[in-house]
Amino acid sequence: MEIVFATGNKHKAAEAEAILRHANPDIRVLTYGGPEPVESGTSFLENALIKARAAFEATGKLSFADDSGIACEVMGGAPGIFSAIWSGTRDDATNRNLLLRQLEDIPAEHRSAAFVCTIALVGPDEEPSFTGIWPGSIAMQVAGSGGFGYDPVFIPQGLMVTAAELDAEVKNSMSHRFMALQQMAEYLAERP
Ligand code: ITT
Repeated sequence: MEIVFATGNKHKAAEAEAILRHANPDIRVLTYGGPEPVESGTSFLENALIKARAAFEATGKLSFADDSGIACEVMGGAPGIFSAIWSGTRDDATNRNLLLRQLEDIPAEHRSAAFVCTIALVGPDEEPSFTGIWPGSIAMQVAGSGGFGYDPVFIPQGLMVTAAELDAEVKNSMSHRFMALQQMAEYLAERP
């Protein structure tokens, strides 16, 4: 089956393709990078729906979108839905350095955070959604060169390294995106 992934983020596209190929080799993912709709929603779900509906309207094919980000407990869940533009730019290094500066006086035991990924799937008469949450904490400094975005400052719960120090296959077997896409693959497998 073919499914359209509405994203302009090539890292997300590569991760989703690897995760879905593993979950169900019959799924073929086509990336839709058409005009980006304004993400005017106030939640991950609203923004994911805006992006997935735009792709479905443009392509007429079953489409999904991923709205994701990092939520820090001590900051009341920020950057959250604003993760991609937290510093006012879309530059990953600038965004994560700002986050590190904002947390510089916060000790390790109060740096809890979680990556959140909400996937919205849109077809002619269905709009299910799926959410994955990857708990962990914010490191004191950047480490690692893998992944993207906030991976170099995120230490997954139970590990001693950042997500950017994990092999891609390891990240893709435990991440927020893995958890959400796994649910979507199960939904697709059970769909008539
Ligand atoms: P699309 O909307 O086109 O898919 P985007 O990058 O603008 O791409 P979002 O609005 O969902 O996507 O913002 C997600 C941001 O959250 C992303 O740019 C990263 O800064 C961060 N993020 C999400 N998942 C991540 C991951 O697995 N590792 C590191 N950072 C991540």
